[in-house]
Amino acid sequence: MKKYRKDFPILKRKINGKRLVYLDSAATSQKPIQVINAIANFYKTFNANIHRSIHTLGEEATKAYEEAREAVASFINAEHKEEVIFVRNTTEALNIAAFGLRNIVKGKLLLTEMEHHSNLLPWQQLAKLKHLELDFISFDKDGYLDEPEEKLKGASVLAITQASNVLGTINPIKKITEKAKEYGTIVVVDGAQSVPHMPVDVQKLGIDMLAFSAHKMLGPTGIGVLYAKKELLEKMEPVMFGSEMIKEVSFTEATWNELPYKFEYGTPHIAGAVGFKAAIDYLQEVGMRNVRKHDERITTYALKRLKNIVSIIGPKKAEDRSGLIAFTMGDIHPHDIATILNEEGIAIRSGHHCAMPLHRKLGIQASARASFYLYTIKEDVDALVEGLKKVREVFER
Ligand code: C6P
Repeated sequence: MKKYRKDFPILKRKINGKRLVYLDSAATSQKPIQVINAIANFYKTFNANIHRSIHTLGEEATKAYEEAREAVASFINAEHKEEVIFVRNTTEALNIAAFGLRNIVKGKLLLTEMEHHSNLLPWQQLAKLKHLELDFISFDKDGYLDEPEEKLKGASVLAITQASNVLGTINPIKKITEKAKEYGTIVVVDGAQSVPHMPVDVQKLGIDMLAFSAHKMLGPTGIGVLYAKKELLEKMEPVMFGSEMIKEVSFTEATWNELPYKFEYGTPHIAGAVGFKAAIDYLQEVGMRNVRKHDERITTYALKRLKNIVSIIGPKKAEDRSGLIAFTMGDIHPHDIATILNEEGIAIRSGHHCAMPLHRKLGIQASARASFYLYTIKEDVDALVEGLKKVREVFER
């Protein structure tokens, strides 16, 4: 969506004398001037700690922080704003989800084979601590998840990504939560790659818990969200202790604050919350349906242009994928691909993308990945294609 590019100052940069072609939005998105200004304005005009001080600045900062919570709640259609817990990022949210459930989980924890390490390691650790079974839903050669029905039996939790950061696959969350309900399984969704890219309505999708990061959706780094249904949060235990997350404290005992503060500890990223709200305002102005439509359009174009040059990982159809394409080029190392592309001003990601078991299942060590967002244009994809032709030339010499 060309018209939004003017809002992103970084896109005017030159890298190695070439126009910056930023194709690494799945790692972190770029930030519009509206977000940058909102953060600067916080520090310039109402910087103070929150929920503590009676003075004007403290009250203004607290109000802005709580307005950000309301904006997030409405963005994902949470029923109550106390269901939105501010954390640092998706990784922290998933750790709090797992260990917050430590007195509720039993039997089996069910995951998928396409999880990012952030939605694998917390559950691995919890399984060890509580002596639980870990089981995995597999995926087929095209990157589609197998039917979960059989595996759901006996699973107290299903932790699943809505969109894979390597395969690009968008999983059918609504269908899965409906099945999970029949077995009484709590569904924890990793929304790191979905919430920034498509409308996500937690009530419509029947999601029990959802984790995502502001930095992948035009917002700043250092702030993210754990959403969970109120009745679940009430049963869960806090994971981090201290500061304002308490109601009553003695030398030997403590009781917990009301929601959401029971799960928020220490001085939070207040400027981050302010920037996050500006990002949500921006995305709502664009419209999440339009963001998704643009992703699909640019992915369709990229799939068509890339299919004869590289081996594409994941589903063939853009409608089943989020806006990213991971690929390999014979035995050319992905780091070499990324290095040569960087010389052309093109930023992609290479490596295991924090999904080592997934890569191993695909029979590879690493992949290269181009990822898109609302500011990506067809010319960026064209530049990538030309850059990849240069990669080929270098290795055929
Ligand atoms: N994936 C990528 O380049 P954090 O870093 O905590 O904000 O997000 C973690 C995370 C969790 N789940 C999924 C599906 C993700 O894609 C990520 C982040 C980045 O793919 C950095 S590894």
